[in-house]
Amino acid sequence: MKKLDAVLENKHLIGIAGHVRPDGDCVGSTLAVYNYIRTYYPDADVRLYLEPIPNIFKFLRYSEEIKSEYTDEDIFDLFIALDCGDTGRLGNAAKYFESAKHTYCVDHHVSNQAFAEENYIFPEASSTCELVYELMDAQKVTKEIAECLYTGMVHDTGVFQYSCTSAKTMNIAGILMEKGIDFSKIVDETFYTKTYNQNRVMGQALLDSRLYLNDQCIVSVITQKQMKQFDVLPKHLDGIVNQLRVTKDVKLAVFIYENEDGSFKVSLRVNGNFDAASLAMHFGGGGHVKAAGCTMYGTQEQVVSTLLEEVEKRL
Ligand SMILES: [Mn+2]
Repeated sequence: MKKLDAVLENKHLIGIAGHVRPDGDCVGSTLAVYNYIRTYYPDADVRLYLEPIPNIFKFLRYSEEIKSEYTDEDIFDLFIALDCGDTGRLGNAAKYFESAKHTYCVDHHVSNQAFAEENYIFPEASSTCELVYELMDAQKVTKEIAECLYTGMVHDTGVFQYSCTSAKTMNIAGILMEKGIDFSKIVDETFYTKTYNQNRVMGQALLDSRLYLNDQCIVSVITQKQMKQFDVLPKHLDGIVNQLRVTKDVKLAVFIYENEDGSFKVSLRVNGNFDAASLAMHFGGGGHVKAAGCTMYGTQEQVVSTLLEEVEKRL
């Protein structure tokens, strides 16, 4: 597998993108690579495309240079897809990936079919940021790059707690800490801090949650109407499914919210041995064994009952 420097060699126009609805690992990994290129390849024309990112990540260097419009018509010498299981997850940036002369993918989703020319895919890795670190020249990881990578690792491991966290994850995190980053501030301000409205909508979701299948499965739904009532957007609902998961004796936590088009975004989190990725893939989604997601169609009641039928077969 080619390291990042080998892939970047002799490439002038370079594009980077992550998945739709960017999370911490997506923002962290893409900005880490962007910072690396901006710092060490000053002659390259590099562009990072992401949907608007949550405000909590805007302290990361060069976040203000992220492009959220897809009006460029250039053919990229190299296009790098990060934290994406398939080209569909690139959203509007997929066209750049598809027309690029060379493509590179770094990811840790089990559903990833190695869709690029060069692939670095390890489903057992905690985060794409962990993989990006391995591909960089360790000597060239600046404090600003370390902040990006640490943020992504914190988010995809639930602050080094989920089972995807390995000794290697902790070793890399330790190296990043030595770069002088304010690690406790990153954890507190990007992971734990919630706005008043976010806490209130989480409270509603917990109140409305129901247990199914002999109390092995917990489900909660937030509708568009409720999101308007609490003045929140989908990106403000992060963390709800993790709170559902810590319900005692629950095997599978399901958090569902209604999209603007009336479809439903389903997030799955697992305790113990249940394969959330294969359940999500059954409904056209993807993810990891213990954390996955998909989009489902129908009424709220239909979505919940269709999902529970499939869960029952697999429990
Ligand atoms: Mn990730």
